Amino acid sequence: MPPSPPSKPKVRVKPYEGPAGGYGSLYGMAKVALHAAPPPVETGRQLLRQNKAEGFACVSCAWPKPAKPHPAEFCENGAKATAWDLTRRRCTPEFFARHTLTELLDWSDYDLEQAGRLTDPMRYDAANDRYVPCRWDEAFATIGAELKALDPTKVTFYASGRASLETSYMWALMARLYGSQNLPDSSNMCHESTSVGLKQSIGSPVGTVLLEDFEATDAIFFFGQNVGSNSPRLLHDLQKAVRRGVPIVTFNPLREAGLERFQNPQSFQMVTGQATKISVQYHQPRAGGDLAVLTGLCKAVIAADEAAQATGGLPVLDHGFIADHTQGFEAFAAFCRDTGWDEIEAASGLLRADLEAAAAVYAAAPAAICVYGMGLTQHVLGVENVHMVCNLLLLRGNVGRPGTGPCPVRGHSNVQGQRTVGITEKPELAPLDILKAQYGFEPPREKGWNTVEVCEAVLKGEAEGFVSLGGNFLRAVPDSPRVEAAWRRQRLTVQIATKLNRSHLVCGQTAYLLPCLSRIERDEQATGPQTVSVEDSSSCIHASFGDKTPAGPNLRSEPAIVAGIAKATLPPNSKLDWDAWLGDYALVRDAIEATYPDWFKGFNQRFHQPGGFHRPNKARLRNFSEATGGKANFLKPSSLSATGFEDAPDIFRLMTLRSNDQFNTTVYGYEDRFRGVSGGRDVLFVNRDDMRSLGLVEGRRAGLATVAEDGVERTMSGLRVTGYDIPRGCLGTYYPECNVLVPVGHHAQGSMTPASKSVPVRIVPE
Ligand SMILES: Nc1nc2c(c(=O)[nH]1)N[C@H]1C(S)=C(S)[C@@H](COP(=O)(O)OP(=O)(O)OC[C@H]3O[C@@H](n4cnc5c(=O)[nH]c(N)nc54)[C@H](O)[C@@H]3O)O[C@H]1N2
Ligand SMILES: Nc1nc2c(c(=O)[nH]1)N[C@H]1C(S)=C(S)[C@@H](COP(=O)(O)OP(=O)(O)OC[C@H]3O[C@@H](n4cnc5c(=O)[nH]c(N)nc54)[C@H](O)[C@@H]3O)O[C@H]1N2
Ligand SMILES: [Mo]
Repeated sequence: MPPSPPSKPKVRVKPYEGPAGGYGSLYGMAKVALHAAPPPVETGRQLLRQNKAEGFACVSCAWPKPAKPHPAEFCENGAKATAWDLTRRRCTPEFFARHTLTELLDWSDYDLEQAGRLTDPMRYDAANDRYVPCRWDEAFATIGAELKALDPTKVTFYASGRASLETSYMWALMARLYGSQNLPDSSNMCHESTSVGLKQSIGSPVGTVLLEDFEATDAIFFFGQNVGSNSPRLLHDLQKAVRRGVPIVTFNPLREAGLERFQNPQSFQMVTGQATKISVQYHQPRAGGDLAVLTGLCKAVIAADEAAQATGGLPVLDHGFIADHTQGFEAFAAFCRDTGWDEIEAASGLLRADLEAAAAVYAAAPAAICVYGMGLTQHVLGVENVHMVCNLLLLRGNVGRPGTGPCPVRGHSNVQGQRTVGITEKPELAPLDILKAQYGFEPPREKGWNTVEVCEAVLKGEAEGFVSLGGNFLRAVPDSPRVEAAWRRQRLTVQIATKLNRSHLVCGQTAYLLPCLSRIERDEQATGPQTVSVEDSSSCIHASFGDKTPAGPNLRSEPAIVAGIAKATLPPNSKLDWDAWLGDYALVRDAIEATYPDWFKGFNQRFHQPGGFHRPNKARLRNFSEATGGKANFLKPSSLSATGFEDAPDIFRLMTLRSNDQFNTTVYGYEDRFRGVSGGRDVLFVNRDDMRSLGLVEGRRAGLATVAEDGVERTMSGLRVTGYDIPRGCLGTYYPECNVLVPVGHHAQGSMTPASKSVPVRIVPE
């Protein structure tokens, strides 16, 4: 039985002393298994198939899958995601008959997730404020008729990053055939700063690091990525590196457990109780302080080189590489020299000596990798953060050699791949002329809406329709309550999903909720069970074959749903046979290969091989011809602070955080084990000195108010004041609840990634 009335969690806080991994992760998995109630034998069998050549690609994160996997190639998160997809709970038509949507709007994300897997296509019945079951053909026919009546340039086709390459290719093609380039995806809120910044610096919109580079590197630098919670399989690579003597240096305002210690739950460490110390240096800059941190590191490395030259020592910079492959070095070096250590210390919150110690590790390493995540990308100057990572790497030729490079850790399991096969609102990123020739149509050439622009269009009442391939748009976006309030003005909303979430409860005038198979499940089509493919964070493409019995007989695969909508919406096209594609996904892969011959050569032959195949990346071969100006670029930052706002004594930098017990807006439970929080999520992490000076008391409640000049009041109340090891002037609270505080206009320059890691707020004592 799904829970009703909604649960009322109560938060408790107790410092966490343990390592990442270890018994805690086994306990975390066991607890979820208990709640999700998946069939135990089947779950065990599926976990052993996870990330294997003949199995399925984990539905959780995008961390690369090794060619020679461990017998149990999964982590706490992957196990949770799998268990929740396999849950025996069902969100059936009877469930919707019992609850109006208004009633469900009072449920928490956690409670909605507990309702289980969606089983039947549903239509919104506005008169009764309920979803009612409908037939698939009826749903497709109505959606097609509605879409035909709308202005395609006002309809959005959002994707959340999980759907396969095959589905994503069909999705983007359908949108363009229809006339819409509004193809935002979750990466707009995530690594868009990477796609923009890396491209400008080194000509590649994706990282250059492969899994084997972790075996060849001599130093690893971590900026704003929480490996223990968000990509735990990477901990194995880090542990191996540490055992080889590779130093790991971390920059993170919070002391995240996974970057401190790791106990491998699949090893002898569980018996001995030992844990591996991960970071040799752990620095806690202010949120938004990385431009200053990286300027300091570069300054120290350049100074060391000058000192070496003066004394006849070995050069620290790779002068040959800089001369042959880069431009802008002199101006950048002058900027570093001219920026004073006092400015750097003030903006970073770190001491010169600490930055010099980190720079010394970098300067001594023949090969270095920089790993980073949302702590860099989700700032007003997030793109410049990415440039600065590249600047540091370029100084010592740390791009395009074994064991080197930028390593942005992507989120959703196929978020990078979706961009690869055409889900993008930027016309220059899609091969429009090839598509035109391949399918005989005139693709839209104007730039479409990204996520922030969709929100703006909805707020202005300009958006007419929204079709969603997974995700929880209304919960994930900035200014979520405002966007939600304006949402119903749209004429059509369609959600393709596995599980119920808040975005399904706010409907356009005509609305459908269409349940799909999970990647773990058997996808039976005319030619037999189908295999799909995904691209991981290292541009490696893998096959994924689901063999679990579907959660219900009435589910359809994502390609089937896309084809259903496409056929009902688009005129017949002699160059495109949706039914043939649906019957055999290999034909979709042939079509992908025809559109992207350089990347997907021999797609159908190669994607089954263990370890998959890599998309070629020119920057990996030191070919920077696609960077601005045809060379790798040293790019100066425009400020030492990435926040985009002026400091003031009462203005705090709010970081919006993920707990260990959530996957984005999916809240599996109320435990953030690594941060010692349990029982609830209404927590405000505050520096203890700030608490004293503001008279805040541990355990009491306080609110937050956003500082913005657009006249909109954004507040959040009832947060439990929690003294925490966080730099002064910085605060932390959980996403997605806090999206009420993030103004839609507060986003990265150049990428429009919402600046969710430095939101200007005031504390409102209660
Ligand atoms: N369990 C779990 N796994 C996930 C997800 C999930 O929600 N749950 N989400 C998936 C998705 S879509 C993504 S994009 C990734 C996200 O994974 P991450 O990139 O790790 O993102 P976050 O957890 O949002 O925050 C990253 C870290 O940045 C730090 N930070 C915040 N501000 C700053 C700053 O200004 N500078 C520095 N140096 N650090 C800062 C925070 O303390 C935090 O440790 O994870 C994926 N994997
Ligand atoms: N304040 C703040 N906001 C943020 C962030 C932040 O750090 N702070 N992070 C941002 C980031 S990095 C991201 S990626 C976005 C996430 O934004 P989204 O990707 O939109 O959100 P998710 O929570 O990942 O979506 C979960 C839903 O996807 C559906 N789903 C799950 N599996 C499948 C499947 O196989 N197929 C289909 N069709 N549907 C499926 C389920 O219905 C589930 O409820 O949020 C962003 N928003
Ligand atoms: Mo993400």
